[in-house]
Amino acid sequence: MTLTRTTCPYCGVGCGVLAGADGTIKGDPAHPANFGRLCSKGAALGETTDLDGRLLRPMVNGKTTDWDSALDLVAAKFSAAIAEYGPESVAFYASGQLLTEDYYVANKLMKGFIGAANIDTNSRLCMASSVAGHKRAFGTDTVPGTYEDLEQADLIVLVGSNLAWCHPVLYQRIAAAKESRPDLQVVNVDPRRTATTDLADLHLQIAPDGDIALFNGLLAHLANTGALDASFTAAHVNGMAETIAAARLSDPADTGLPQEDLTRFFDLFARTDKVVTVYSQGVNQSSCGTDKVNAILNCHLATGRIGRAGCGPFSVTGQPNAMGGREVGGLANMLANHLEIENADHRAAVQDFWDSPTICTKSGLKAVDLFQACADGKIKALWVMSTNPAVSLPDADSVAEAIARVPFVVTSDIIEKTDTNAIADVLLPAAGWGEKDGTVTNSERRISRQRAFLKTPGDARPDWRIISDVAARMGFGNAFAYQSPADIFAEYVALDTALSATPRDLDLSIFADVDYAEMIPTQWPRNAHRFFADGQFYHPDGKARMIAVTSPQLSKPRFALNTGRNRDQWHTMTRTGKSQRLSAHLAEPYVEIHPADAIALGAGAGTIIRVESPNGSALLRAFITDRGPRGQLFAPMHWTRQRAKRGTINSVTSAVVDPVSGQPALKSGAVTAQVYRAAWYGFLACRHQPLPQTPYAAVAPTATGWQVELAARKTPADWEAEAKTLAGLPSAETSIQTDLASGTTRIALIQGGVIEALLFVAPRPVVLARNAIISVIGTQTPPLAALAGRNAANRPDPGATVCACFNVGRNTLMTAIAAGANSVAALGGATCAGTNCGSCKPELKSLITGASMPMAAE
Ligand SMILES: Nc1nc2c(c(=O)[nH]1)N[C@H]1C(S)=C(S)[C@@H](COP(=O)(O)OP(=O)(O)OC[C@H]3O[C@@H](n4cnc5c(=O)[nH]c(N)nc54)[C@H](O)[C@@H]3O)O[C@H]1N2
Ligand SMILES: Nc1nc2c(c(=O)[nH]1)N[C@H]1C(S)=C(S)[C@@H](COP(=O)(O)OP(=O)(O)OC[C@H]3O[C@@H](n4cnc5c(=O)[nH]c(N)nc54)[C@H](O)[C@@H]3O)O[C@H]1N2
Ligand code: SF4
Ligand SMILES: [Mo]
Repeated sequence: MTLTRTTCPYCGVGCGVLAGADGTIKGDPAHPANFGRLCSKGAALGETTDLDGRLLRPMVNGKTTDWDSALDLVAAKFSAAIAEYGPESVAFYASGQLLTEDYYVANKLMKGFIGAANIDTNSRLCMASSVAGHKRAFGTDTVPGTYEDLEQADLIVLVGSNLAWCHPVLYQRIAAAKESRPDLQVVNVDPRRTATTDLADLHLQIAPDGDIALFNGLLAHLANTGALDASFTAAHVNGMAETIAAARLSDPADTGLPQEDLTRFFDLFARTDKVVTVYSQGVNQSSCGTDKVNAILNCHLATGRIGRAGCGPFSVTGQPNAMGGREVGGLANMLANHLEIENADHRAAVQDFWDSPTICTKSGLKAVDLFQACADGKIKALWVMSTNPAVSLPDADSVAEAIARVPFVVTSDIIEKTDTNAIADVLLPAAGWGEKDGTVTNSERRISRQRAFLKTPGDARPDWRIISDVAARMGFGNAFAYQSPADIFAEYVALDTALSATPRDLDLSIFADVDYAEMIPTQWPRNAHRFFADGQFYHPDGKARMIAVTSPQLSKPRFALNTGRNRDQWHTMTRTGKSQRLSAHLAEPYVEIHPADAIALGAGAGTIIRVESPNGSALLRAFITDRGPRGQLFAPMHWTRQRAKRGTINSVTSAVVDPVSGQPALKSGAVTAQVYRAAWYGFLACRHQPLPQTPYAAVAPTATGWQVELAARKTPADWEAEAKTLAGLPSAETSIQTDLASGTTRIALIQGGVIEALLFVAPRPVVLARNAIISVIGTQTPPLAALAGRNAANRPDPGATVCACFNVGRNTLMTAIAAGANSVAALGGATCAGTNCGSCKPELKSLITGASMPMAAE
């Protein structure tokens, strides 16, 4: 089997992958991001490239059609809207998951040919605050860090970042560095204890949005104790005096941290020369996200902890090509190649290079405003590419309504049934990972190739080609006559060369003569170049700026809603949700709630909780845990209406944004919580994908088909009929057991002697060995035995999956721990858990230390 060198399509670590058409997936030992490692999502890539659920033909109003008809229609509708209402009446909403070539072409079409800047992307929800903070401090959007800095640092501060689950291979690199050099200190700043906290020497369980008070407190401490780098700041930094004065006004009490924690952290930072501060969504996704970023940058600038190995602020990007999107200028307030829309010289230079009829003159609508403009009827044609805004935007039900209100909506996706596709007029089938070619830039500015190793299925086409084909039909054929992604990359580099006289951080000259086919992972501007080593920044005077920031007025609602990610799911689950191994880790939409809050609400194990705001509500399984503080709820962002009818957490979140960056505050927001008084709870396992209409219904794939967790207020009159409806098996034979004393009913649906579905219902959350139930689906087990709902005596229930690679469950691990396996290595020896990708190691550790709480439904 020949293996193709490519790059993982998930997180911004950007791991190299060796992939084969037979499903082989291996970490690329030669890739400098991962040196052969992969996490659970990367390792399972082979399970998500099948054609199940794929969009394979263009569709117009629900009917398949050919490319020419679809493309003609899209071009005609966009052109007509522009002719009648002007260029600002159309919009693109793109994604950090597009390849650089796709992104470059989309941005060129909108800004240079349509002539508006209404192209924004899901990166607005992701790192817009970092972009804005970098620009304020450095005069440009530069991420100065490299992964090696993490290994060379003596102190790593992880702020609002669950690296163990979200950038697992970086986490593993840090864990390995700490093992070989135990003096390396790790501080984790997060209101919750997470899998990442296990690595930390100090966990600062900060009050939500207490970060500015924390870093202002640090800056004041550094100033008060003479720990600033006076010669560096005198030569290279402006704004120090007023920034320190503002910092001194911050109240340390706003951090919510005990004084001894603050003192320990401040002293650690002050006495450690090599400090890297890694930050992510706990910083960016806040109504004061940009100020948080600058509060962090201020501390690095004031102490000269920047521009040197093992030092510096490090905004780690989430999506595989968030960085590439920034480079090509894919946000509504950027031009291209790190040039500015507001700068007339930049505009003229880009227009000249593109030889374009027009060029946008002002920033376009940022994501939240863009969908508001859709709601207001100002957008007449919208094209959504490689993102699922009906799920991922705050106040997502309103966003879905807004999209539905746009007269003409096009989506490009690889999957047919998404919540956004459900409300679009035209669906364009995109080629997916493994089928297309291009480049991505990871968090450390390293550009790597994605290479095709699979045949493109059906009529799917790569995104760059779809966009170019529409551009040609809009009359711009000459400027979009690309034959391959290599052509586009060459043009992108040529634009950079043409603008080499314009001072910028972006410098692609290293790619000028690159052999695209053979290109190896390469960092811009030059491998091993260290940004800011010479103390030169990009403001006109060459200096950096410290920015005076003040801590916001913190409100204390009864319940604040924090949201984020699970280890084994990627965003709206369109790909990871196909893998039953990945789905086994956490199979339901849940809400973490503190035990004291659970008691106050009267919520016990397995209760469903209704989380609500004026925007909407969600029904989520209670996960009672003291990971987070009292008064804070945490829910994952992953569940869509396709997978859990009322499990989409963004139905509840609000569209509050950071005033500087426009990034939504997705980590806090007042909500109410109450117990959902279900009359019954159920568990259904079945062979074919069900479409339950029950209020609480969480669908997930299993080894033998599908499972659904159920709950509702109204008890059906006839359980037999209900079982048939739920499983979509109207004519199945049934075997029913009813236990009047406990109020439970168990139903087997059988066809041709084969167990097609099993439904278990009870007035309380169903406690059963789910693995045992799932294992008899599709077998000829006698109904009575199947309905027993337990494993055979010699096969204990493994419990909820912890290790996705070897499918090792919690019960198996607890048994091994009880038998004396008291280290991660010993558990690995006893059960294999953690010995492949290692993503579950932090959870293994917390099982050993007893820090872990079982899932409520177990
Ligand atoms: N498994 C997995 N990995 C992913 C993704 C995925 O979907 N699944 N998505 C990728 C993408 S696009 C992104 S952007 C990254 C995101 O990566 P992360 O930012 O690491 O992930 P999140 O879980 O969104 O949030 C991180 C943490 O911020 C904390 N937090 C909340 N409020 C505050 C606060 O006020 N202050 C501080 N200091 N912390 C706070 C939360 O408790 C949470 O633990 O992950 C990437 N990697
Ligand atoms: N509450 C809450 N909401 C959040 C967040 C949070 O922390 N909390 N995080 C936010 C962040 S940081 C992010 S990045 C967003 C992510 O949110 P989205 O971008 O909406 O989520 P994805 O599921 O990654 O959507 C990608 C879509 O592109 C499709 N796709 C995959 N490959 C291709 C391809 O090659 N071409 C095309 N055309 N389509 C493809 C997928 O099937 C999928 O439908 O969510 C944001 N929303
Ligand atoms: S850490 Fe995991 S998800 Fe991220 S790039 Fe590497 S293998 Fe992919
Ligand atoms: Mo993101």
